[in-house]
Amino acid sequence: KMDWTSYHRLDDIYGYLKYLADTYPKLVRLIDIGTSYEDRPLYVVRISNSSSPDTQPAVWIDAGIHAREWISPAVATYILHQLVEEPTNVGLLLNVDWYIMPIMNPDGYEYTHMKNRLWRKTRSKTSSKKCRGVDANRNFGYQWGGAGSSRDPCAIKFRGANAFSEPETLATSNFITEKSKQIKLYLTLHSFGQVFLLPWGHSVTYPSDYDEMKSLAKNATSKFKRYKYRVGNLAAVLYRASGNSADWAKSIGIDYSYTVELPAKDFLLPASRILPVSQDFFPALEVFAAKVATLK
Ligand code: 0X9
Ligand code: ZN
Repeated sequence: KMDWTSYHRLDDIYGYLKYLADTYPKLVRLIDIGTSYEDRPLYVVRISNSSSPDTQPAVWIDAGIHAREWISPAVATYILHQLVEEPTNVGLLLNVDWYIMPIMNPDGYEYTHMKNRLWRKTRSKTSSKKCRGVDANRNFGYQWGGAGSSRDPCAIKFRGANAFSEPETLATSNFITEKSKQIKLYLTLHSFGQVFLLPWGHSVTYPSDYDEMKSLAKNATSKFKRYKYRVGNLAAVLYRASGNSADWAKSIGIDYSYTVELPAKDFLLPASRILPVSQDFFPALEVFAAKVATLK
């Protein structure tokens, strides 16, 4: 039904989500949270083995916010596969619900397959006739418009005309806000760089519980055998990125909020790397699940 030896088109990925929901109806629910600018559905997969889902603490994982970072949706579907179809992982479902959105920017993703492999942004029309798309990771409504984002519609880091101008970021943020009591950990998958990034990204400043966030990230990354990650403040390790999704998640009270830059040396990671990267990453989720399970 799905494999991790090649990169897949959107239809294949959405087909796999439907397959999981149809095949494991007790465990998996496919939630349609809205539509993209070009009218593609936006899907979140909920995994819960609780008799009353939506009542226990939850982990959120999104991927594919940047269109060209193909390894990120591939890792997300690998995670889905492991959580749902691999019985040895049932421990990760104990007292924890999972919300996984493998493709946050489906229009951009398809565009990278059809027209321009290195497209990053959404595909919405802008005030410039020549330039399309908003950097969805500059479009979230916390410290929107600040350093590390551009007001130029032709720029690669264009923040949009206003916060949540994009249907993709609006639908995602509305859904997360609805579940914000339940969601204890926010994880957003990007590539590339082998770093775990902590808020804040809008400036080199640190939340008051930064050390606690960092120690959990250190525990999680200590599980990695093949690829070693750096852990640090987003703005300090990388660069400022106002309006990024992890800052926003932190700002609404999701205490543990991380941006992951998966390993690669560019955006064109060969498909033969999907499995090694995914397999190496997955054990970090045991650390996160164990923590989240204690956060009633
Ligand atoms: O620029 C971004 O949105 C992310 N990097 S990427 O190469 N995947 O585009 C990094 C965002 C990280 N946020 C912070 N710098 N805090
Ligand atoms: Zn990215």
